[in-house]
Amino acid sequence: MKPAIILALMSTALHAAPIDDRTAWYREAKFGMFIHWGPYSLASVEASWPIMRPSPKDAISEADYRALPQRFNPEKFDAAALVRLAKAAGQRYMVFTTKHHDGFAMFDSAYTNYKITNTPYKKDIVAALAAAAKSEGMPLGFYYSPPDMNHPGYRDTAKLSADNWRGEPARPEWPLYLDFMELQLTELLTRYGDVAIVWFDGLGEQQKYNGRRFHDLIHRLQPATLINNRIGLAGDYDTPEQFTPKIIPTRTGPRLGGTTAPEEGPAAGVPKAEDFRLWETCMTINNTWAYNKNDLNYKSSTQLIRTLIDVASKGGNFLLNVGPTPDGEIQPEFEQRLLAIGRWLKANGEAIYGTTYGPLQGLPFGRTTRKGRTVYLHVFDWPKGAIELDGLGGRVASARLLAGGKPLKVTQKAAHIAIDVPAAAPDRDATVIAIEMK
Ligand code: FHN
Repeated sequence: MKPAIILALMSTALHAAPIDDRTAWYREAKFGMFIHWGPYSLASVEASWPIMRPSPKDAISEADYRALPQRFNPEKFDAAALVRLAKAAGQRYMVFTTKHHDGFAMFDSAYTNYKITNTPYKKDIVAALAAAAKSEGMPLGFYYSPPDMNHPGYRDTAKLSADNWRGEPARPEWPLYLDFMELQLTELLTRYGDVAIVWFDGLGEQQKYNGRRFHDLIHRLQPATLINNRIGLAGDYDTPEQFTPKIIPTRTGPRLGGTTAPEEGPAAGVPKAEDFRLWETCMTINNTWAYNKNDLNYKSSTQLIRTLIDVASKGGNFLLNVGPTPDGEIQPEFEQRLLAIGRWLKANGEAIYGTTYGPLQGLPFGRTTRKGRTVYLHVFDWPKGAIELDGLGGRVASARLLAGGKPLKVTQKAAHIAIDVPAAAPDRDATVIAIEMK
């Protein structure tokens, strides 16, 4: 192995803190807010894709899309209010689109003119959000897109993005684009305080970005920063998108990084802790990452609460997205759902935060999560009569309704337990029973 490579590996080893230290806060936080925002919100179209893959659904010409920043002026944006909304929702970290595939910088980058400070708004939105997050003690991560439709080193910008949106790494200009990425990532990791996560979104053929170069850069600048798995390297965690894996992800199982759900066999068992692979699923509340006044396909708050539980029951984090309006506000349909999730978490957060996957998988009526010797049973479909469980493994010491603490009678015969419960479900979204194991 050439010395340079050895040094590179050593530099990573020297710079990155041990993974368990770095991921401790993240494994505790469990629930985060994703934010997709840019001038595209003016047009109620998806971020970037209308110029990459034009479609009747998001009909806008590339010229009109690229002219949107000229009238982007979100005067009602209140970074502190957005952080407070995330906290009220029970979200314990945030990930913000500093640059999506279109290449527009929502921060005052010295290396592009296609940026927020060249709009009527003029102010650095990343700076405002970083300051608000810091003052509220909210870990803030930066989504950063390696694909960049605006940069002539990424693609021949004399053509339309639809012609070469995957990038042109064979062109002699390509190394200039990677240098540009290094410069922008350095800005993001040296100007805005602690960066909890760099959330790359490399799309296909990610090897072309030389991910190791950017992992090393990030760990030299901020050793504690987590990196996801979307720049061609495994990083700290997997990123299934818009779905929850059927089985608990493991280090040796299929890598998850996008909307493609792996071919999975029957629900596998519960992996050993050392085999578990950290993961996070990101989802929209309707069907669009960006603000879209025409997308009325909102998931209900019950669906979102149960998704959070389902994700946590398999050991995952849930990154739930909002797309702020052109004025910088969060639409009421999103705010209502976020606050409903927050109310449920206020009563039941102990069964989510800091938990790992539960010992019982594949229950037809609910899910389990675990923290130490406590198993949390999240009941979706309330039974007539007692709740019956098999295979919990071990002796039950006691059980109680988590919200309110009402003790419940438990009968155990070998591996079978029956829990006497009230006739009606105390919480229609999900009722949590805390089962203390001996
Ligand atoms: O193309 C992007 C998409 O716009 C959005 O940012 C999602 C969020 O993870 N990532 C890509 C699609 O996988």
